[in-house]
Amino acid sequence: MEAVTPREVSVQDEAVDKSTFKKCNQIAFYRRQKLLHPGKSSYRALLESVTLSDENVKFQIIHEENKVLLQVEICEIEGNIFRLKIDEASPLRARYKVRDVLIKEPTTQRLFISQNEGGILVLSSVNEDYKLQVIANPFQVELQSKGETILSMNSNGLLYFEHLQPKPTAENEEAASDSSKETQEDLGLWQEKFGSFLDIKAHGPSSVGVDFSLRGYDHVYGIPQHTEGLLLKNTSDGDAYRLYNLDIFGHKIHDKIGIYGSVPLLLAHKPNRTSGIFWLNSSETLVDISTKAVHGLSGSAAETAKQKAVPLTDVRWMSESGIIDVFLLMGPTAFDVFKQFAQLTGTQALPPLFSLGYHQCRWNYEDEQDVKAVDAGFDEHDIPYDVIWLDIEHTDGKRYFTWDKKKFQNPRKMQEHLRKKKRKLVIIVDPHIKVDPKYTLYSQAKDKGYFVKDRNGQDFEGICWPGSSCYLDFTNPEVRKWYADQFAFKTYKGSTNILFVWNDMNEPSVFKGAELTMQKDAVHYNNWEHREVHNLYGFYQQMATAEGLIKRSSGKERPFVLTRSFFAGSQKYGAVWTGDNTADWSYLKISIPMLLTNSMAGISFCGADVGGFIGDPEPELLVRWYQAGAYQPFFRGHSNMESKRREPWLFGEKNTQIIREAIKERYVLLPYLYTLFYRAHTAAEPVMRPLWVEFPGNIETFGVENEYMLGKSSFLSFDKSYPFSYLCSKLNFYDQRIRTILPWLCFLQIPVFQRGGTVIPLKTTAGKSTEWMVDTSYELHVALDTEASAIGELYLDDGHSFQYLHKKQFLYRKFTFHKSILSSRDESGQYQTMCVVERVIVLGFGHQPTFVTACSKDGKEKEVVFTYDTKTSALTLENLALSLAADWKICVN
Ligand code: NBV
Repeated sequence: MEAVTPREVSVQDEAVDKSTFKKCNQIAFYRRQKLLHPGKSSYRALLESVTLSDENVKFQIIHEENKVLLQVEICEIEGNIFRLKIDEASPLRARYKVRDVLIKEPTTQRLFISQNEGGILVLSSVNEDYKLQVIANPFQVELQSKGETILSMNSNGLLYFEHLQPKPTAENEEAASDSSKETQEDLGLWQEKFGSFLDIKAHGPSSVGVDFSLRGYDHVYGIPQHTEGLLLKNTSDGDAYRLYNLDIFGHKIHDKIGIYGSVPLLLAHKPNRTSGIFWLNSSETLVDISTKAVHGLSGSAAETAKQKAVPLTDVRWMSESGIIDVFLLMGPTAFDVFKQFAQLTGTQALPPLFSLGYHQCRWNYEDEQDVKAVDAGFDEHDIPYDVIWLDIEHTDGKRYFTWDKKKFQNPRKMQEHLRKKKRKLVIIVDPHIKVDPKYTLYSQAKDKGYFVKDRNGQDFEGICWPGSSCYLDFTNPEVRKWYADQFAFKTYKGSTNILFVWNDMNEPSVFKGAELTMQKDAVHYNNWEHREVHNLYGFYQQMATAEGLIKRSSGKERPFVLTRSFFAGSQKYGAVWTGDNTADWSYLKISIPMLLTNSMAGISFCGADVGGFIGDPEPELLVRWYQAGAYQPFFRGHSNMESKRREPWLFGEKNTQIIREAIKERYVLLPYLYTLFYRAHTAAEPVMRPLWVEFPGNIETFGVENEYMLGKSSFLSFDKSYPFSYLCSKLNFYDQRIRTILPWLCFLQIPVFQRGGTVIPLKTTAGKSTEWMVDTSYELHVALDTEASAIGELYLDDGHSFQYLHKKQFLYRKFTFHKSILSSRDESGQYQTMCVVERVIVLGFGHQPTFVTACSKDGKEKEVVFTYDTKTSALTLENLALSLAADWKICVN
């Protein structure tokens, strides 16, 4: 089969109707689980079987009807995390347990048994802050913090565990009556049909699930990725949230179907308390949410009547396979939950600085001339950018790691050209490999047995861009190592160290496959079926790619890898984008809650295609999208092959001017953004965060999704409205753009405010790319709070190596404004820089100063030139030339 052309695909895509993808009721394990209704659980805990060790508490539970025993394991992990595992006590064969997602085996703390009688087992944490109460009959677990129940498991009796069984013999099957055969088929136990696809379940049904009730919570978030709002909605009268990585071209918005990536982490918030549930399962997973108000959860009827209604959110997790392995993240703050999740799955990789600049992408930049022309266009129009991207057409017939020799005759030379311009190149590398014995990558992988197999043991073949393709089995560590080696400069001809990578189609996307992905009965390394690892496929490809980029630099350089598909922990390997969005206002709007959700799930480095991938944005939409993208973590303009060209200068001078301003604003903001990424990397603080995370006690903020915070200091509003009166009354907020801009631009900008009490470090001006700005001076924006104080910080390193980690080569400065003195002091690390702080603007300064002095550490004092604007109360200090790396003070008198 020859390469598939984009046109063929778009014809195919137009034909992609709803019937290509399953509705929940077309998923057999969901139907089976739904036969179990809330009520009394059939499971009973055998508390006499309890064993206690330093690591955990174990006991068995029995299903009253089928008498199958399950093994329950509970442990406390340091830092307010509890882990509950349920597996079969003696399974017919081992069940799949997710590997490689947890960064290490978590350090456990000993639990104490404080009671085991009367059918109740009480486990206490070391510091006695938490108690786990296991009720034997029906089996239920309650987690309490200082006497208050936070959540309970199986209180609705929805624990569901299909134990592995021998395949029914032919005689048994024959013995079954026709009608029960039909039911069998309906239940999809040993095989499941969807359209023309047949999924044969070699190991039979193996679905697992359980419910959690979150007491007092009626705001829940997380479980990306869906084209949904910030707050998770009730699913009682519709589809459940689906976590199944799929490539849905032209996906609709406000849909609970899974797109591209999955992170099975849910956050629940109530005033001043946040909790999380991390469901570690990589098979297809569905999540039902139901929020209600309940009266009196305990006590007598009279007491109950008196009690106020308390909100309660039920969350039911249902997975097709694997075991139950769930982490309860007890917060108590949202930032604690982020840390707890990072403790398990890792933090955001620190991006190379260039990757925080602007990226220019298109399917496709045609050839070397095109690349050079676009690159030159940015300079001609005085628009900064860091990276130009090449999509699938740059390859020789969609054979990744190769070049189309006609269009890219001298890729190295092209990269040298970009290098001189201090810019980078990103190329696409998809996971499907063209079936072509002359293609070395294919023949090597074939010989080594590195492809995923079909159920008959042959290499799984599907159709993708190159035509017939095989799919590398990234779940195999040996394949990952071999794949990583493909990025070596010697092996990947025409690559240089300014070339970075984009992993697309890694759900994996299989044209004409069931739901356009791989058959669940395909077989991976160690004989695991694809159904077990589906949601991990993209995670593993990005892991191998990132390792490859690190390896090619002998461990010296930070990689940049963008992936479309992802799972919990993908943050360790690079960036994620939201896939094929549409050039429509509604997609710009939904990009905000989608990115906020990814960010809360650990993936700070995320973005949406600026302008919208599919279609052609009207100029105002494009301009607005640039303005929004400039304040989002990953900032890339991208467009489909069939969309009109949309380089920023193609929409008339006025629009070019606004886009230029937006991109420049981004470049000026980079010191702040890079510092936020350092915080994400070291302290798991999301770069982009919903308002409620910053204002956890204010219920009005809990559902806000058209406004958000970038770090602690920047507040963005997409509502043309001003921050809540609440926020204004408690804190000062200032217009963040105090630099001069053309007046007619003002009303066209997205309002950005700086929160009182913060210091934001900026560059004084934007350059052609991040590398052009290394020596550019800094500017500090000090926004005073109601006490006339402010604090802030700045992180700086070489922007590309691991020296920050291995040699502590970085600067971490703390800025404090207190009692009219602004001081800069060293927090940790060391890094040589000639950069200076040139200007300081103090916002909300109450009076016209008489004089201002700056003194350096060695006691030298100099007078500072200042201007004070009585109208805006802004005090500007100019020509400071204070070393960025040294301690100093500015006294305003
Ligand atoms: O490689 C082509 C595109 C890419 O531009 C886009 O960003 C991806 O999301 N890719 C999908 C495959 C084709 C989509 C029709």
